[in-house]
Amino acid sequence: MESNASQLSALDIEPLVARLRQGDTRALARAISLVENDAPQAHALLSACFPHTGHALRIGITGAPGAGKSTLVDRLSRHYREAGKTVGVVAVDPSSPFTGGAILGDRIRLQERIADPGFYARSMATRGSLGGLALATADVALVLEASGKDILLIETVGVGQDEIEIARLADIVLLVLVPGMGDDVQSLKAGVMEIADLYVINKSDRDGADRVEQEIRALQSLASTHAAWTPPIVRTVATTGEGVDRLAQAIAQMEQWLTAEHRLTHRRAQHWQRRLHAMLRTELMRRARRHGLGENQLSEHAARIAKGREDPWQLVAQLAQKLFEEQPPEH
Ligand SMILES: Nc1nc2c(ncn2[C@@H]2O[C@H](COP(=O)(O)OP(=O)(O)OP(=O)(O)O)[C@@H](O)[C@H]2O)c(=O)[nH]1
Ligand SMILES: [Mg+2]
Repeated sequence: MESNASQLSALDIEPLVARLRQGDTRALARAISLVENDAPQAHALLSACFPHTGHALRIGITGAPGAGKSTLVDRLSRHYREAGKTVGVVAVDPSSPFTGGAILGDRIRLQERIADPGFYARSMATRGSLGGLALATADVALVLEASGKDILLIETVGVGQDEIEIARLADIVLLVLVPGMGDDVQSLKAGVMEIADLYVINKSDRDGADRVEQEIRALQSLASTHAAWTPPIVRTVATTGEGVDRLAQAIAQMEQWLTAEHRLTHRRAQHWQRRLHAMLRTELMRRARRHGLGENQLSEHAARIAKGREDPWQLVAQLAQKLFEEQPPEH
């Protein structure tokens, strides 16, 4: 592998991790970039970060474009900072057509000016080269956690499957709704409703908050009655901060419920199981590429198979054997 100034040898990983753990923001930013860009040292870096994780509370904030998620993230960050907790923010796909994501960007710059060492925010600029957005976000969140942040806020627009996957990385998922959605609550992706631990009716300064609340309750009454946790509904006005204390209280209650009876550990094990699937797929595709089996070659095989000239089962058995014979990389 060709080395250049932007690459780190394995030996440099430990000092980098040591620095980011001491609160060195530049080291943190550099580590996140390495992970986000899937640099050759990314896995060694993640391995080195891993022992320092598991203590942060991960809060996912999802909802429709423009629902006020970033404004809410900003308010929650301030709330937790004032309570003496350190905060990391990951905003995924902030370039929604609604606001262009400029708002969080501006706040990040603002925060950087304030130079609060207990706060760090990052927007995911890329989708990650191989493993997809969900895996890249999980990796970035892990590095943030290793830097000692007490609270992680992960903002994502809850529309696609990828975004739902990201929200599911969190220990607690907030679904942000707004008045005026009316019957639209029902049209929300079922997947999004299912993962909500807490409903936030933001923009409650507008008419129609009652209606949205009724809609949610109607949906809840249809849901399974034996669910151990009934997601509470909290109204907020993110622009003024109204209701944010109540929201934080509801989050704390959920956290308590989660920590009881090992629910959090169980939930995290489920997360890891999904993540292991994604990691395994990614690793196998990476190896396949190294064996000259990129998309082009696969499409050539596919063309031959379509013409009946190649047996797909034999092909896959051969390929899988090749991939599994490879030695694991050292780090
Ligand atoms: N009236 C009112 N406006 C709000 C409230 N919260 C946010 N807004 C406004 O709604 C707009 C969108 O807010 P954002 O925080 O960027 O929303 P978002 O959900 O992060 O948007 P995307 O990331 O683009 O999907 C901004 O103009 C906010 O000022 C609220 O409680 N009441
Ligand atoms: Mg936003």
